[in-house]
Amino acid sequence: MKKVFWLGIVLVGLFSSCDDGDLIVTNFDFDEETNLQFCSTETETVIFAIETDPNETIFFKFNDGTFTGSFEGIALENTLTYPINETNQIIYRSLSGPISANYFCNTIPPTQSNVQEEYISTNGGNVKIITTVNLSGDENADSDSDGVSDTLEGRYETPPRDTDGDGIPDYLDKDDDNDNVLTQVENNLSNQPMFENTYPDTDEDGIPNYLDDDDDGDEILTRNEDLNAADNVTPENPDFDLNPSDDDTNQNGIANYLDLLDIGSLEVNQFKANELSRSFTTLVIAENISLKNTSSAEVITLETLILGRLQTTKTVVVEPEIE
Ligand SMILES: [Ca+2]
Ligand SMILES: [Ca+2]
Ligand SMILES: [Ca+2]
Ligand SMILES: [Ca+2]
Repeated sequence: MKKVFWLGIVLVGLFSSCDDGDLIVTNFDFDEETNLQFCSTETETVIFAIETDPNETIFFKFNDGTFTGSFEGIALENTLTYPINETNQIIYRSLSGPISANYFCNTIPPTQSNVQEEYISTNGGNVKIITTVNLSGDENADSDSDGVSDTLEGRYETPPRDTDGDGIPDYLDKDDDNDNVLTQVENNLSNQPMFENTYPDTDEDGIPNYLDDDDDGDEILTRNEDLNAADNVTPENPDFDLNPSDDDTNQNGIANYLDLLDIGSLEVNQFKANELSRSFTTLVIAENISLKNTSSAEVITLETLILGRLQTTKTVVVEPEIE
Protein backbone atom coordinates (compact mmCIF):
# COMPACT_ATOMS: atom_id res chain seq x y z
CA MET A 1 0.00 0.00 0.00
CA LYS A 2 1.51 3.26 -1.11
CA LYS A 3 1.08 6.10 1.29
CA VAL A 4 1.61 9.76 0.82
CA PHE A 5 2.92 11.45 3.91
CA TRP A 6 2.66 15.10 4.47
CA LEU A 7 5.88 15.70 6.25
CA GLY A 8 5.50 19.03 7.90
CA ILE A 9 5.06 22.06 5.79
CA VAL A 10 6.45 22.06 2.32
CA LEU A 11 5.82 25.70 1.78
CA VAL A 12 6.31 27.52 5.05
CA GLY A 13 3.97 30.48 5.31
CA LEU A 14 4.86 33.61 7.20
CA PHE A 15 2.38 32.79 9.92
CA SER A 16 3.10 29.10 10.05
CA SER A 17 2.56 27.21 13.26
CA CYS A 18 6.00 25.75 12.62
CA ASP A 19 7.43 28.81 14.28
CA ASP A 20 6.78 27.36 17.72
CA GLY A 21 8.49 24.12 16.85
CA ASP A 22 5.42 22.02 16.09
CA LEU A 23 5.94 19.52 13.28
CA ILE A 24 2.63 18.63 11.72
CA VAL A 25 2.73 15.13 10.27
CA THR A 26 -0.40 14.17 8.43
CA ASN A 27 -0.71 10.61 7.25
CA PHE A 28 -2.55 11.20 4.02
CA ASP A 29 -3.90 7.79 3.32
CA PHE A 30 -5.46 7.90 -0.15
CA ASP A 31 -4.05 5.88 -3.02
CA GLU A 32 -5.08 3.83 -6.04
CA GLU A 33 -6.82 1.34 -3.74
CA THR A 34 -9.07 4.00 -2.21
CA ASN A 35 -12.68 3.59 -3.30
CA LEU A 36 -14.19 6.67 -4.86
CA GLN A 37 -17.85 7.48 -5.50
CA PHE A 38 -19.41 10.35 -7.39
CA CYS A 39 -22.53 12.48 -7.67
CA SER A 40 -23.47 14.82 -10.47
CA THR A 41 -25.87 17.68 -11.01
CA GLU A 42 -26.42 19.30 -14.38
CA THR A 43 -23.42 21.54 -13.94
CA GLU A 44 -21.18 19.94 -11.36
CA THR A 45 -19.70 16.61 -10.33
CA VAL A 46 -18.21 15.64 -6.99
CA ILE A 47 -15.90 12.64 -6.84
CA PHE A 48 -15.27 11.67 -3.25
CA ALA A 49 -13.62 9.21 -0.88
CA ILE A 50 -14.97 8.58 2.60
CA GLU A 51 -12.71 6.98 5.20
CA THR A 52 -13.66 5.98 8.74
CA ASP A 53 -10.44 5.26 10.58
CA PRO A 54 -9.90 8.09 11.13
CA ASN A 55 -13.02 9.83 9.81
CA GLU A 56 -11.96 11.93 6.88
CA THR A 57 -12.90 12.71 3.32
CA ILE A 58 -11.23 14.04 0.23
CA PHE A 59 -13.16 15.20 -2.79
CA PHE A 60 -12.75 16.84 -6.14
CA LYS A 61 -15.63 19.03 -7.24
CA PHE A 62 -15.56 20.37 -10.77
CA ASN A 63 -17.88 22.24 -13.10
CA ASP A 64 -18.83 19.41 -15.43
CA GLY A 65 -22.08 17.54 -14.94
CA THR A 66 -21.41 15.04 -17.72
CA PHE A 67 -18.96 12.79 -15.85
CA THR A 68 -20.06 9.14 -15.92
CA GLY A 69 -16.93 7.12 -15.18
CA SER A 70 -17.35 5.51 -18.60
CA PHE A 71 -17.18 6.45 -22.27
CA GLU A 72 -18.68 5.46 -25.59
CA GLY A 73 -16.88 4.00 -28.56
CA ILE A 74 -14.24 1.36 -29.05
CA ALA A 75 -11.27 3.09 -27.36
CA LEU A 76 -9.82 1.40 -24.30
CA GLU A 77 -8.76 4.54 -22.43
CA ASN A 78 -9.96 8.09 -22.02
CA THR A 79 -8.31 10.89 -20.03
CA LEU A 80 -10.00 14.08 -18.89
CA THR A 81 -7.92 16.93 -17.50
CA TYR A 82 -9.32 19.73 -15.36
CA PRO A 83 -7.34 22.76 -14.16
CA ILE A 84 -7.56 23.58 -10.47
CA ASN A 85 -9.19 26.97 -10.02
CA GLU A 86 -12.02 28.71 -8.14
CA THR A 87 -14.64 26.22 -9.33
CA ASN A 88 -12.59 23.04 -9.70
CA GLN A 89 -11.29 22.30 -6.24
CA ILE A 90 -9.84 19.52 -4.17
CA ILE A 91 -10.97 19.62 -0.57
CA TYR A 92 -9.75 17.49 2.33
CA ARG A 93 -11.63 17.38 5.65
CA SER A 94 -10.91 15.55 8.83
CA LEU A 95 -14.18 14.87 10.62
CA SER A 96 -15.37 14.31 14.17
CA GLY A 97 -17.72 11.52 13.12
CA PRO A 98 -18.70 9.29 10.21
CA ILE A 99 -20.48 10.56 7.10
CA SER A 100 -22.27 8.82 4.25
CA ALA A 101 -22.55 9.50 0.53
CA ASN A 102 -25.57 11.71 1.37
CA TYR A 103 -23.04 14.24 2.62
CA PHE A 104 -22.29 14.90 -1.06
CA CYS A 105 -25.29 13.57 -2.92
CA ASN A 106 -28.23 15.11 -1.08
CA THR A 107 -29.81 18.07 -2.75
CA ILE A 108 -30.11 19.56 0.74
CA PRO A 109 -26.64 19.61 2.27
CA PRO A 110 -26.34 18.37 5.87
CA THR A 111 -26.69 21.25 8.32
CA GLN A 112 -24.48 19.78 11.02
CA SER A 113 -20.87 20.48 10.39
CA ASN A 114 -18.38 18.11 11.94
CA VAL A 115 -15.31 19.42 10.20
CA GLN A 116 -12.25 19.42 12.41
CA GLU A 117 -9.72 20.49 9.89
CA GLU A 118 -10.02 21.50 6.26
CA TYR A 119 -7.63 22.00 3.36
CA ILE A 120 -8.76 23.58 0.07
CA SER A 121 -6.74 23.68 -3.11
CA THR A 122 -5.39 26.99 -4.30
CA ASN A 123 -5.31 27.89 -8.00
CA GLY A 124 -2.82 25.97 -10.10
CA GLY A 125 -2.12 22.41 -11.06
CA ASN A 126 -4.67 20.04 -12.47
CA VAL A 127 -6.59 16.83 -11.96
CA LYS A 128 -6.38 13.97 -14.42
CA ILE A 129 -9.30 11.56 -14.57
CA ILE A 130 -8.09 8.45 -16.36
CA THR A 131 -10.74 5.89 -17.30
CA THR A 132 -9.72 2.53 -18.72
CA VAL A 133 -11.74 -0.45 -19.90
CA ASN A 134 -11.21 -3.54 -17.76
CA LEU A 135 -10.33 -6.43 -20.05
CA SER A 136 -9.49 -9.89 -18.81
CA GLY A 137 -5.98 -11.09 -19.66
CA ASP A 138 -7.15 -14.70 -19.58
CA GLU A 139 -6.44 -16.40 -22.91
CA ASN A 140 -9.92 -17.93 -22.80
CA ALA A 141 -11.60 -14.59 -22.13
CA ASP A 142 -14.42 -13.65 -24.51
CA SER A 143 -14.63 -9.88 -24.30
CA ASP A 144 -17.55 -9.51 -26.74
CA SER A 145 -19.43 -12.55 -25.38
CA ASP A 146 -19.91 -13.96 -28.87
CA GLY A 147 -18.72 -17.46 -27.99
CA VAL A 148 -15.28 -17.17 -29.67
CA SER A 149 -12.32 -16.47 -27.36
CA ASP A 150 -10.24 -13.29 -27.63
CA THR A 151 -7.22 -15.38 -28.57
CA LEU A 152 -9.01 -17.05 -31.48
CA GLU A 153 -10.39 -13.67 -32.54
CA GLY A 154 -6.87 -12.29 -32.99
CA ARG A 155 -6.76 -9.93 -30.01
CA TYR A 156 -3.03 -10.55 -29.60
CA GLU A 157 -2.12 -10.00 -33.23
CA THR A 158 -0.57 -6.65 -34.21
CA PRO A 159 -2.80 -4.89 -34.95
CA PRO A 160 -5.70 -6.91 -33.53
CA ARG A 161 -7.58 -8.66 -36.33
CA ASP A 162 -10.58 -6.84 -37.85
CA THR A 163 -12.09 -9.21 -40.42
CA ASP A 164 -14.77 -6.87 -41.74
CA GLY A 165 -12.61 -3.74 -41.51
CA ASP A 166 -15.25 -1.76 -39.62
CA GLY A 167 -12.83 -0.37 -37.02
CA ILE A 168 -14.02 -2.82 -34.37
CA PRO A 169 -11.49 -5.61 -33.79
CA ASP A 170 -12.99 -9.10 -33.93
CA TYR A 171 -12.55 -9.70 -30.19
CA LEU A 172 -14.88 -6.74 -29.52
CA ASP A 173 -17.16 -7.23 -32.53
CA LYS A 174 -20.40 -9.12 -32.06
CA ASP A 175 -20.89 -9.35 -35.83
CA ASP A 176 -17.45 -10.15 -37.17
CA ASP A 177 -18.35 -10.19 -40.87
CA ASN A 178 -20.87 -7.32 -40.74
CA ASP A 179 -23.54 -9.43 -42.43
CA ASN A 180 -26.10 -8.43 -39.79
CA VAL A 181 -26.30 -11.94 -38.38
CA LEU A 182 -24.53 -11.91 -35.02
CA THR A 183 -21.52 -14.19 -34.62
CA GLN A 184 -23.21 -15.97 -31.77
CA VAL A 185 -26.22 -16.76 -34.00
CA GLU A 186 -24.00 -17.88 -36.89
CA ASN A 187 -22.13 -20.30 -34.63
CA ASN A 188 -25.27 -21.85 -33.20
CA LEU A 189 -26.87 -23.04 -36.44
CA SER A 190 -27.63 -26.75 -36.48
CA ASN A 191 -27.50 -29.21 -39.39
CA GLN A 192 -24.77 -27.35 -41.26
CA PRO A 193 -21.47 -28.50 -42.72
CA MET A 194 -18.79 -27.66 -40.20
CA PHE A 195 -15.43 -25.90 -40.46
CA GLU A 196 -12.76 -27.74 -38.47
CA ASN A 197 -15.59 -29.58 -36.70
CA THR A 198 -16.31 -26.43 -34.74
CA TYR A 199 -17.99 -23.68 -36.72
CA PRO A 200 -20.80 -23.91 -39.28
CA ASP A 201 -19.63 -23.33 -42.86
CA THR A 202 -22.76 -23.61 -44.99
CA ASP A 203 -21.14 -23.17 -48.41
CA GLU A 204 -18.06 -25.18 -47.39
CA ASP A 205 -15.71 -22.55 -48.78
CA GLY A 206 -13.33 -22.86 -45.84
CA ILE A 207 -14.54 -19.62 -44.29
CA PRO A 208 -16.78 -20.26 -41.30
CA ASN A 209 -20.15 -18.52 -41.50
CA TYR A 210 -19.31 -16.05 -38.75
CA LEU A 211 -16.50 -14.67 -40.92
CA ASP A 212 -18.26 -15.14 -44.26
CA ASP A 213 -20.37 -12.28 -45.61
CA ASP A 214 -21.97 -14.59 -48.22
CA ASP A 215 -22.90 -17.62 -46.18
CA ASP A 216 -24.54 -19.72 -48.89
CA GLY A 217 -22.04 -18.78 -51.60
CA ASP A 218 -24.69 -17.54 -54.07
CA GLU A 219 -22.79 -14.33 -54.64
CA ILE A 220 -25.48 -12.30 -52.93
CA LEU A 221 -24.20 -10.84 -49.68
CA THR A 222 -26.03 -12.18 -46.66
CA ARG A 223 -26.99 -8.67 -45.54
CA ASN A 224 -28.66 -8.11 -48.95
CA GLU A 225 -30.75 -11.28 -48.59
CA ASP A 226 -32.67 -9.45 -45.86
CA LEU A 227 -35.68 -8.67 -48.06
CA ASN A 228 -37.97 -7.32 -45.34
CA ALA A 229 -35.37 -5.03 -43.80
CA ALA A 230 -37.02 -1.85 -45.10
CA ASP A 231 -40.66 -2.85 -44.58
CA ASN A 232 -41.25 -0.58 -41.61
CA VAL A 233 -39.08 2.32 -42.68
CA THR A 234 -40.82 5.69 -42.49
CA PRO A 235 -39.51 9.24 -42.81
CA GLU A 236 -39.54 9.41 -39.01
CA ASN A 237 -37.84 6.04 -38.63
CA PRO A 238 -35.18 5.55 -41.34
CA ASP A 239 -33.59 2.58 -39.56
CA PHE A 240 -33.86 -0.80 -41.26
CA ASP A 241 -34.85 -3.85 -39.25
CA LEU A 242 -31.59 -5.74 -39.72
CA ASN A 243 -32.30 -9.46 -39.50
CA PRO A 244 -31.52 -11.79 -42.44
CA SER A 245 -32.60 -14.75 -40.29
CA ASP A 246 -36.33 -13.93 -40.59
CA ASP A 247 -36.53 -14.07 -44.40
CA ASP A 248 -37.66 -17.40 -45.82
CA THR A 249 -39.41 -16.61 -49.09
CA ASN A 250 -40.14 -20.21 -50.15
CA GLN A 251 -41.05 -21.18 -46.59
CA ASN A 252 -38.88 -24.30 -46.59
CA GLY A 253 -37.54 -23.60 -43.11
CA ILE A 254 -34.20 -22.32 -44.41
CA ALA A 255 -33.55 -18.58 -44.28
CA ASN A 256 -32.80 -17.00 -47.68
CA TYR A 257 -29.21 -16.22 -46.75
CA LEU A 258 -28.55 -19.93 -46.26
CA ASP A 259 -30.78 -21.12 -49.10
CA LEU A 260 -29.50 -21.38 -52.68
CA LEU A 261 -33.04 -21.81 -54.02
CA ASP A 262 -34.16 -18.27 -53.34
CA ILE A 263 -33.74 -15.36 -55.68
CA GLY A 264 -34.01 -11.74 -54.73
CA SER A 265 -32.04 -9.16 -52.90
CA LEU A 266 -32.30 -5.72 -51.39
CA GLU A 267 -29.42 -3.34 -51.06
CA VAL A 268 -28.81 -3.00 -47.34
CA ASN A 269 -26.12 -0.54 -46.36
CA GLN A 270 -26.88 -0.37 -42.68
CA PHE A 271 -25.09 -2.45 -40.08
CA LYS A 272 -25.92 -3.69 -36.63
CA ALA A 273 -24.50 -1.63 -33.77
CA ASN A 274 -22.52 -3.47 -31.12
CA GLU A 275 -23.85 -3.36 -27.61
CA LEU A 276 -20.93 -4.20 -25.37
CA SER A 277 -21.24 -4.63 -21.63
CA ARG A 278 -18.09 -3.02 -20.29
CA SER A 279 -16.56 -2.37 -16.92
CA PHE A 280 -14.37 0.66 -16.35
CA THR A 281 -11.82 1.74 -13.77
CA THR A 282 -11.30 5.45 -13.24
CA LEU A 283 -8.22 6.80 -11.48
CA VAL A 284 -8.27 10.35 -10.16
CA ILE A 285 -4.83 11.92 -9.89
CA ALA A 286 -3.99 15.49 -8.91
CA GLU A 287 -0.74 16.99 -10.16
CA ASN A 288 1.23 19.98 -8.91
CA ILE A 289 -1.36 21.13 -6.44
CA SER A 290 -1.25 23.20 -3.28
CA LEU A 291 -3.66 22.69 -0.41
CA LYS A 292 -4.22 25.47 2.08
CA ASN A 293 -5.43 24.92 5.61
CA THR A 294 -8.57 27.04 6.06
CA SER A 295 -7.79 27.94 9.68
CA SER A 296 -4.09 28.60 9.40
CA ALA A 297 -1.61 29.72 6.75
CA GLU A 298 -0.31 26.23 6.31
CA VAL A 299 0.12 25.28 2.67
CA ILE A 300 1.03 21.83 1.46
CA THR A 301 2.37 21.39 -2.06
CA LEU A 302 2.20 18.02 -3.73
CA GLU A 303 3.58 16.92 -7.07
CA THR A 304 1.24 13.94 -7.31
CA LEU A 305 -1.73 12.97 -5.21
CA ILE A 306 -3.81 9.92 -6.06
CA LEU A 307 -7.33 10.40 -4.70
CA GLY A 308 -8.41 6.85 -5.51
CA ARG A 309 -10.35 4.91 -8.08
CA LEU A 310 -13.93 4.14 -8.96
CA GLN A 311 -15.51 1.26 -10.86
CA THR A 312 -18.40 1.58 -13.27
CA THR A 313 -20.18 -0.90 -15.52
CA LYS A 314 -22.17 0.21 -18.52
CA THR A 315 -23.52 -1.05 -21.82
CA VAL A 316 -21.86 0.98 -24.54
CA VAL A 317 -23.02 1.15 -28.13
CA VAL A 318 -20.33 0.96 -30.79
CA GLU A 319 -21.30 1.72 -34.38
CA PRO A 320 -19.37 -0.03 -37.16
CA GLU A 321 -17.56 2.42 -39.42
CA ILE A 322 -17.77 1.38 -43.05
CA GLU A 323 -15.70 3.31 -45.57
CA1 LIG B 1 -14.94 -5.84 -37.05
CA1 LIG C 1 -16.30 -11.19 -32.36
CA1 LIG D 1 -21.87 -14.78 -42.13
CA1 LIG E 1 -25.79 -15.37 -50.15
